Amino acid sequence: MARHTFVCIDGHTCGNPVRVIKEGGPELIGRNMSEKRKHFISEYDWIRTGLMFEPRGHDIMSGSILYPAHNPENDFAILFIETSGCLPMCGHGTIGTITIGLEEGLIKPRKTGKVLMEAPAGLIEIEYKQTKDKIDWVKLKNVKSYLAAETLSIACPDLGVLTFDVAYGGNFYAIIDPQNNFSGMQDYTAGQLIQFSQIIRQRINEKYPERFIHPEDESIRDVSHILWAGKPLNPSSSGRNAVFYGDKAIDRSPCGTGTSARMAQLYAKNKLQLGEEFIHESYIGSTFIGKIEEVTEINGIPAIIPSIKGWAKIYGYNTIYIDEEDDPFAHGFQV
Ligand code: PYC
Repeated sequence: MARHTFVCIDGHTCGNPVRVIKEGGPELIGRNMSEKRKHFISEYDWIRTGLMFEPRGHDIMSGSILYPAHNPENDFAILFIETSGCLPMCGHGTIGTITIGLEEGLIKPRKTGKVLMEAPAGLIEIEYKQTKDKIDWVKLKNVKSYLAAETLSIACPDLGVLTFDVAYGGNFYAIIDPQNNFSGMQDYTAGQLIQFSQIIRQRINEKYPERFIHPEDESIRDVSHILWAGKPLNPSSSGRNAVFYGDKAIDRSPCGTGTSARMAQLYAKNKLQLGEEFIHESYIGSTFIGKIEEVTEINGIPAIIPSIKGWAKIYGYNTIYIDEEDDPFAHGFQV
């Protein structure tokens, strides 16, 4: 059959889109979500591009497909589908999927107020607060996050040489703090940050090949995201960021994995302590509340377990067709 139907529920987490595929996702082979993610990428990536890229999606679209848990003690498993690929972990995607999944009855937790979610990057413990049929907030305990490298440098067109750190929070982030050649993300347009990011991400991965590989899952590798730090809009917030991902996206949410990487970096530099709250603003000013929940290690590297708390809203139902016989743009396009 050439026409594939996907029943979707669309929402956003603090401004960044989340499209949950309720029906139409493929059956995948694998003992866990890391293996299933590989199967999806090799056989079904057209579903991601068809649903995330134009004309059915856009540069910032992101989504998820739900699967049964592999371990009967967990509630469900998730595949993240984004314009940037299938991320090992996505914070805003988790907050959005949990909100949509609970409000729409797709996720039925064993214990009220708690969900155990299997992500490709690892097991994620989630808490939520519900009032009547609405989810007020979702708090996720993310995977072990750590500072992977300090004080690296890269030449950036227009700005000059930039110094940056690399931290892992579910994806690898190059974190660029304000410095001589960069006054902070508040002084640049999203278009400028996208232009700089496209070039420096490529240069970083060329200059530091094989440098950023997760110690426990080598399919998670390379700098995929750039976090531009800056001055918060609200003086009581801890920081603000513009996170670049995919080819042309600046996260509208404060970015869950980016906030986790940021907290791991600050912890390693003794600028954030266990138990301390970290209020992170996004490019549009929406906030996540981060916290260092535990201090741990990964393969001997000091690490933290961060939590991220935020909210999401459903804005509609969407039945989408991908018709390979009739539509020349069935698998989407990017310009
Ligand atoms: O919230 O982790 C996140 C995320 C990754 C890419 C966009 N948002």
